[in-house]
Amino acid sequence: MPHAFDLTLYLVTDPRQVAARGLAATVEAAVAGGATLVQLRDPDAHGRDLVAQARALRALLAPRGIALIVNDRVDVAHAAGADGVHLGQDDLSPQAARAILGPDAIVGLSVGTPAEFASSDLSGVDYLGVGPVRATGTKADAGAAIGPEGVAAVRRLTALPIVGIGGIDAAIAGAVIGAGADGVAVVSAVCAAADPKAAAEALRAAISAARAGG
Ligand code: TZP
Ligand code: MG
Repeated sequence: MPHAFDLTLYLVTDPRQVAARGLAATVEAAVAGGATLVQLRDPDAHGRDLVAQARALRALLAPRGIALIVNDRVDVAHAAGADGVHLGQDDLSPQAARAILGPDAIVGLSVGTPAEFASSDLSGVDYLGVGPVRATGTKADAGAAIGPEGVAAVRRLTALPIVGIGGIDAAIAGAVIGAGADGVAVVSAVCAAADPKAAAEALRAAISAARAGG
C-alpha cells in the first residue's frame, strides 16, 4: 500500500517561479493556504542539489502529514526518502520505479490524451496527472491543451485517481473537478502568485464549491 496522499490541491514547484521568495517559503505558504500534496520539479537541477532540496521539503512536510513527490528522478526520491515519484511517458516505467522505491512509494504518471492513456502500462501506478488542461507557459513541451473535456474523457476510461494539470487557476479549477478529477495540480497559480497562501485558499474554495455542487 502506498503512503497516504491527497490530490485535492497538488502544488508542483518551479525553480524560476519560487526564486524570489524561496522554495521552502513558497511551499510553506501554499501548505498554509491548503495545498495537500507537493511535487518537487526542477528538470535542470543536478542530482545532489535536488536531493538536498527534497530533504529540506520532506522535513517541512512530513510533520504536517503531507506527502512529497519528486518529479522524474527515482534516484533522488530514493536518496531523499521522499514519499514517491511522478513519471513522464519517457521516464523509468512505473514498475521499474516501484521496484526501486518499494510498495509504499506513491507512483504518478503523466497522461496527455485518452490515446496516451490507452497505450500506457498502468501497473504500479497510483494516480494519473492529466493535461495540459489549458495552454501553459511553465512547461515548454507540455503538448496541446485538452480542456476539462479531455480530463472527462480519461475519467471515463479509468478508476485511478486523476489530477488535472496545466494552466489551472481558481477560475477553471471547478470545471476540472466537475470533469471528474480528484484534484488539481498547479504551478504558476501558486508559485508565481503575489500571495501564494491566498492563491491556494482561492483554489481550495473553488474545489470545495465544485465538489459541493457536483
Ligand atoms: N505538466 C503538464 S503541464 C505542466 C506540467 C508540469 C505545467 C503546469 O504549470 P502551470 O503553471 O500550472 O500551467
Ligand atoms: Mg517528467
